Amino acid sequence: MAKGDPGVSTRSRRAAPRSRKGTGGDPELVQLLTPEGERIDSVAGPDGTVYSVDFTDEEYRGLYRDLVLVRKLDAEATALQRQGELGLWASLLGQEAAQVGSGRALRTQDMAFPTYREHGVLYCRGIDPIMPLGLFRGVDQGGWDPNEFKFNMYTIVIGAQTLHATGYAMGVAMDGKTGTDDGEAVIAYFGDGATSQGDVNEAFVWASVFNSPLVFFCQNNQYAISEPLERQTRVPLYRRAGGFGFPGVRVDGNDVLASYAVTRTALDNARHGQGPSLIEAYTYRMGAHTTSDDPTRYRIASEVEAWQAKDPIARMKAFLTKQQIVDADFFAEVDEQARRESLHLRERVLAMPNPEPVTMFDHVYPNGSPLLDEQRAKFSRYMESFEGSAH
Ligand SMILES: Cc1ncc(C[n+]2csc(CCOP(=O)(O)OP(=O)(O)O)c2C)c(N)n1
Ligand SMILES: [Mg+2]
Repeated sequence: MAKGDPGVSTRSRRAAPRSRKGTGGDPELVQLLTPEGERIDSVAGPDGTVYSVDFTDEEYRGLYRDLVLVRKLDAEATALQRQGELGLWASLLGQEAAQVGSGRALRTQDMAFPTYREHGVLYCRGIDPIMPLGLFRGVDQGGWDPNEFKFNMYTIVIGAQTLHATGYAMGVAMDGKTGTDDGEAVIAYFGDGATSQGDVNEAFVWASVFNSPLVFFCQNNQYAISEPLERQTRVPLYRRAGGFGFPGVRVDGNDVLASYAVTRTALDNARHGQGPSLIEAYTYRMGAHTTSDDPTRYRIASEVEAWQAKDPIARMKAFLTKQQIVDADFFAEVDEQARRESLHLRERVLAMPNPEPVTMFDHVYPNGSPLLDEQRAKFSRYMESFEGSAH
């Protein structure tokens, strides 16, 4: 889908949709597309906000394409790690809709602060998907320019980016860039486990009392490595927001339409000066935490199967088919594009040059430091000691 401006609106132009408050199974969950691919016209959130989307057929197809592409590229990265070509990979499998929905809801001027798993948001920001692979291959330190793409560097320190995002959002407000339709908003991504971090709770406090233009986007994928959600909270995570003084909403994170609608509304509220909000995207990490993890040691197969039935791509496919938004060749054509792009990704990863080891000192500080200069010189002498040797 092109980075355009498809609307969030009160009406859908698709046939016979229903309107309801919450959904049958879970009144707390904002959902616009059921796991069976049935479209719900509009749905009210916990504070009465009504969510809906009004996409053209082209835009619906674009969202489907995004979902398939990010899943395929992610699978290729996992395979590359398994073949020894990456040091590590943190897969987004299962979380495509939360990421594509929220990522496409961002406007060009909005700034995003990711964790280490937001490859789908990165894709939506227009960043070459090769970029994080350089990082995980250990041949560069990140690759993209956060200012150019309005997408910060990946952050491994759990929750730290919520503080960076809060400071950034406070700056946006101080610069007078909020309060209009073209105002700026900021989004911070983090996980369910991160909600237990002091940093995240401090970010909630600061964003709240400074009425910052910030959307806290928590992908609750049910696990923090092996720790299940019940080790993080006794209340649904979105309800934490109330205690900090801003709204919270739980969205079906496997529903790309609802993820889009809820994020777009929260961002628009933020850009208009209405302060922060918390979105809990309720989803599931279908794969391992990272390629270093073995989830079969702490969760049972039936749980994974139950979530398989809520797959974000399958429901979009069912919707496009039922509503005859696609012709016969569409799905094959998207699969073929995904195959081509993942092959291209693989070829480029294999061709990545190894950096000179001494360059690891280059970008630690913008202007260097005497201590670092000393370390670089020592390391260079050490490397030179191998010259002429077989090892
Ligand atoms: C401050 C800090 N503590 C611990 C870790 C180790 N660690 C890496 S990922 C992770 C779990 C994070 O879980 P969650 O926030 O749910 O995000 P998810 O990986 O599920 O997307 C932990 C504890 C870390 N990177 N940073
Ligand atoms: Mg998690």
